[in-house]
Amino acid sequence: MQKHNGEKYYITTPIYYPSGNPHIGHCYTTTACDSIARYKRMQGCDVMFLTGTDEHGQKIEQKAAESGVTPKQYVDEKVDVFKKLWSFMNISYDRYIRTTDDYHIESVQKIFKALYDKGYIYKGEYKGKYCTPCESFWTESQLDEKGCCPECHRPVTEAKEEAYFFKMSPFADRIEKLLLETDYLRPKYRAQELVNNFIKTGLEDLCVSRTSFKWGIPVTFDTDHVVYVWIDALSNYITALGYDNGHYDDFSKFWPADVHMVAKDIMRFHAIIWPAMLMALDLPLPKHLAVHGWITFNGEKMSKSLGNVVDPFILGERYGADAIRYHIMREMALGGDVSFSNEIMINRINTDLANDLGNLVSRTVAMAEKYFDSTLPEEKQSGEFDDELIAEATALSEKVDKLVDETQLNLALAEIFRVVSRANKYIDETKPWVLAKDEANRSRLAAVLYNLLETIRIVSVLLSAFMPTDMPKIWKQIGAEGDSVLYDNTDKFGVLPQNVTVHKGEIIFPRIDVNKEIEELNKIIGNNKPAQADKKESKKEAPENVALIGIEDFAKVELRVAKITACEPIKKAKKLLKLTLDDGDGERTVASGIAKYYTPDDLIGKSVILVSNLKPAVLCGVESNGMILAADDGDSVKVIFVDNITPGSRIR
Ligand code: ME8
Repeated sequence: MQKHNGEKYYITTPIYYPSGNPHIGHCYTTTACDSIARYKRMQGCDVMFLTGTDEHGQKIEQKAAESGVTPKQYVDEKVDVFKKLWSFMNISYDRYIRTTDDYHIESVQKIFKALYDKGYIYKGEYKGKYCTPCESFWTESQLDEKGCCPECHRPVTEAKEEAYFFKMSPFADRIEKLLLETDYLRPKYRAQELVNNFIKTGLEDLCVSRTSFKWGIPVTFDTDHVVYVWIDALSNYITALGYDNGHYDDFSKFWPADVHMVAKDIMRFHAIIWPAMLMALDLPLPKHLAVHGWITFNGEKMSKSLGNVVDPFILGERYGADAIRYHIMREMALGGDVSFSNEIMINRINTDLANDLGNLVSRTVAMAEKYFDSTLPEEKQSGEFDDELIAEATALSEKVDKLVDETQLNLALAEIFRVVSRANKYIDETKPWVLAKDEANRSRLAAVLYNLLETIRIVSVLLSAFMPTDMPKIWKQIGAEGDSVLYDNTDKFGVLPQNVTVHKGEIIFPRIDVNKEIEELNKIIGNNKPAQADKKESKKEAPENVALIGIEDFAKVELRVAKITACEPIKKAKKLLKLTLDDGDGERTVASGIAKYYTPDDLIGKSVILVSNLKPAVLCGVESNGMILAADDGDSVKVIFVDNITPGSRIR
């Protein structure tokens, strides 16, 4: 009996603007949703996974004109590229919506009319600022300090025209409650900032129609107007299910959505405008809005104009789509930004996939082949270390279930790889090559290899939602098939036949030569800058008044790399932030006096240096277990971030 027999599960990505080619940033949201959708299907849920393209608006109209084609021709061509990428990345969407689809247009027109008939949409005059790239209207007070768009910081234009408006104020209280009192928004710490910026200042009516361009959905009762692109776009989540159209009949089955996943740039639309629209339509609200940060490149939000190295087609061809999927999901925390670099990606592939997982599989299979001619004997003898490995492997699925439900995919992958490391440690502990020297140890050796194969089975089945192409290759090698690769058997040990036969095969994750590869990638983008700046050594004497210490004093301080997985302000202490750190062995909390210099967003997902053997102290009610290193830099305090080092690594 499956855990989630037929339970409905509806997950969506944003619908992307096909105004350029898709990049790694788009891949992140889509891959994350795909992995959740696959995981839920594996658990036995009846899943609807929706993605698509947002094809109307002035920006598309302009791009098409620049290319000398009609807007429809322009988007058709780009949509093809998006669909090719999703197929290349193994994205298993159930439905793809295009906002130029007739059924969507029909529903949006009906939704607009219904809101008008209910008195929530009225006609007025729009005067203000408009940001064309973001398709957003802004009031004077919302502009940034340079008078530009507060989101993309590009210049805005004056706009004045007759327009329809959507009354937002009737929903202000309910939206505030939704954000502050429910777990709709993830991560929750963003709720207060939204309430302060948009609700406490008075929820302004939203301009929802335009007359200055034509590429949009016409308002049926006033055809000079086209529907504002965000009203058009947000509606996709229900029109794709058949809301107010006869094309599909899935609305009552799948609505409300379980998760909308988006990046922080479009949080406001999904956290305020979308709930207001649904409230006005008397429809139930989605259960969760999961907001992730940006993938940045050289400190900037990755965008369409970047060079080829971040072209997911090129990266996928070189390392395999699964390796790219793994890397971006492992790096990205809910909330925080993450910086992308080819070097970090290649190192991640080498450490986690080639070394940890790949070696575990190839060593185990090679030993089964060498010592037992590929087929294990029935007789097994259990021994030291077995119980611990078995307990960790069988407890894994429950932990991963919870983290997937919370859309914390980086943490789910970290849990899975903790068990991979445990299995590698088990090899070191049990030393099969020593057991193999003595015939009397045959049944013990068989048990050790069997336990390893079982652990690999559990890990690879759970990972198959994230890396759907490569895991079946592992199953083949470890002789797992049929029921043994079902999710339902991931909390059980002893599922593979006792006389299982392994099949030695190709190396699934070949090691990449980092320096050679970076050189190649630099050639591809015509960028021959050296991959790493020369390291300069500096010899400095100890400043005056600072006592010199011996190496034995320094050795008392245990410094470790730790990754910040969560961060929130501490109510009682303005200067402190409460950090949750992954220190390689587990989670710990540290209070740090850096609130004046950093927001949680700046920190989540980053790795820092932790003094890990500091005695615990209680600071403003928070138990702090350690301290993170930071530098006094003039008037500011700067945390020392480290890149590309696994949490738990000792610093010496
Ligand atoms: O905003 N890092 O479409 P869009 C992480 N059509 N994620 C990124 C990213 C980056 N550097 N760049 C893009 C729109 N994304 C609207 C949405 S929904 C009703 C309408 C991802 O093509 C991320 O999910 O600009 C972000 O929310 C989305 O692409 C925006 O894509």
